[in-house]
Amino acid sequence: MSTPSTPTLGVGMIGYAFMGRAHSQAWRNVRSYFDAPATPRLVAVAGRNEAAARDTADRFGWAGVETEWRRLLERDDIDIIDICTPGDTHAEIAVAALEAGKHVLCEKPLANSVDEAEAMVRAAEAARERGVRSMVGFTYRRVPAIAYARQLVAEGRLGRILHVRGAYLQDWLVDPESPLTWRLQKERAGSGALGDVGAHIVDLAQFVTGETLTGVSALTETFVRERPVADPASLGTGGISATAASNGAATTGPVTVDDAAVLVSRLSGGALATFEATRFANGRKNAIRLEVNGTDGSLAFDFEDMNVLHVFDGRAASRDAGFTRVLVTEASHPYVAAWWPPGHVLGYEHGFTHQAVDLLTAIAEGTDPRPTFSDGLQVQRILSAVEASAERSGSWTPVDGARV
Ligand code: SOE
Repeated sequence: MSTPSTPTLGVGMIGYAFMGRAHSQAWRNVRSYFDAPATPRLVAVAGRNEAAARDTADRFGWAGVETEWRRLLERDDIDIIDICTPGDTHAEIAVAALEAGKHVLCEKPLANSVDEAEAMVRAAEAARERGVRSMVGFTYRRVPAIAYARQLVAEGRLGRILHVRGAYLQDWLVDPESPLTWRLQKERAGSGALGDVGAHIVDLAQFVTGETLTGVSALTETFVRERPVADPASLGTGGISATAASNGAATTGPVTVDDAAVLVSRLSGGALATFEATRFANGRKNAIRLEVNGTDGSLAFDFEDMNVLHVFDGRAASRDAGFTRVLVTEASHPYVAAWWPPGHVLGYEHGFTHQAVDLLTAIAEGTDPRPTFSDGLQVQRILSAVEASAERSGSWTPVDGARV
């Protein structure tokens, strides 16, 4: 608990839905398990729907509720702004928060466009001069098996990386009657499966290998182009009849984002890579798959069995060779020591707690938490290259600023 040597940092969170709840449990639990050098205080949650914001506040122990996010920036008892809103609001909120001297944690993808992401990086760099920190929430980096995979690659256990095979597979849109939500509107979400889940898988590939994507050849598809509007009030009027929207009448509206994206890529160290991002992989709920093959070995991960990393040592005698199923629950594995004895597995929410401890530690120690906004911008450039390539039927498109 808070002692004179562990300062308290007030948190103001904007957004209260799926991500807001995932972040809330992390802020609430982090000091119960980790000896972080700072203790978060859940000061207020902001959201336009006061009743919904209050429900999240009551369930997770936030002290207050605001209906206007800018109020959080005016408060002296708030040090960290946690952005859990749709992508169209990230840039405005993050830049204003950084200018107000607040540390910022921003959900992924960093922004809806490269221009917005660049503005956020400029604001982050200016704020950094004043000791203000910022971080983008690519949470899956903090799944212990993923963090362990990165350690193995950094130790040279795979040798030179030859292949990366990544996929992020969900199926929650395969039903054409599934309603139109903000995630299916380009002006709110920026892109579809590409930015929502594709951003994660390319970030993980880069995180694990320590290499960057230099270019892409990509195709995207929207399989269902019109969907029923369940709650017109929750959407902008983009493409939806204004009268129908204001009446709340049953209607349909256009899906303006991709449902799926596939890409071929090359990494800065020369490896060949393929990625798939989709919400139409019938039967796959949250399968985040990453396989890396190197000259000396291989790694394979699937989030649907997230406590396991499959490791192949290519230097072992061939009669013994085969993938080893490593249960990543030992105290010697990243983040695990703070939790349970070996074999007592972790879940989806733990990554958010790891994210919170890493951010609190960086703020308290005056270092830069990763992934930085610059890391987020680099992923944004990949997303933009994917869209540009797909518009030209998959033509090879370099990623701007890539390290080659
Ligand atoms: C929705 O598809 C989503 O919630 C993503 O936005 C998250 O980043 C991922 O963790 C789970 O799926």
